[in-house]
Amino acid sequence: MIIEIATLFPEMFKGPFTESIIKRAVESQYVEFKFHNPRDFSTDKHKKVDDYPFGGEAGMVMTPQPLADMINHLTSKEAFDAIIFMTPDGARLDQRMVNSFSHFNRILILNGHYKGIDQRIRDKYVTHEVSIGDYVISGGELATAVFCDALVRIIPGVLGDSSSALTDSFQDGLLAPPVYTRPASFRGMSVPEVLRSGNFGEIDQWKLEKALEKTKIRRPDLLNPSKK
Ligand code: 6GU
Repeated sequence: MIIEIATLFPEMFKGPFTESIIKRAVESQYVEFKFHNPRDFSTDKHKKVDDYPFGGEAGMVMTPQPLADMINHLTSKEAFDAIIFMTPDGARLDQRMVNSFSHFNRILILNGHYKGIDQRIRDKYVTHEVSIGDYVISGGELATAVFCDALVRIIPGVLGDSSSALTDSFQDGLLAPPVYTRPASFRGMSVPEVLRSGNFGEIDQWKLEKALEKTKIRRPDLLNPSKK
């Protein structure tokens, strides 16, 4: 998968993309990231990329020219399966959406800053608008890092144990059951006997019961998807 990211702040991706799972996925060529800075496409003599909003609101808006020229430049060289704009007014990201995006080969993710990007860019070029939840953060970059992490970890082969992405919370529509490791007894607290029984039928049954119990209490909406 090739993920191209348009951002005024490429440095913001350094930490998240150069450690742990994503780092290994890049090294093993499961995923390739390419960065593009809209500022490099600005025809303004001061390389300006933002301006005051029409209609008088607080904050600045990213101007259409650098973004349009950047997108035209990129799409003239490669075909993208999706051009995604990260924005708090987008569709709220969930595991099902992550799974569906994971089938794409090449995507372009646009990051807005300030008050966002000129609506005409959204109308003309953007195919999907994604939010990572009902709260506001200061720009698209951290949301893009979250989205990319969620995408990369489910690429087959990326996680060492090939089944472990399937047992995550949400992957089967339930929250994950509790997990334990050694020692079997820690400061008077012991691991549930069934997990040490070696009876995998009973273990699976126990995990399902615990997952259902937790989901019922914390996220009953997941058990009634029609009401979401
Ligand atoms: Cl994608 N961007 C910003 N700025 N805030 C958000 C978001 C995105 N998703 C949730 N909050």
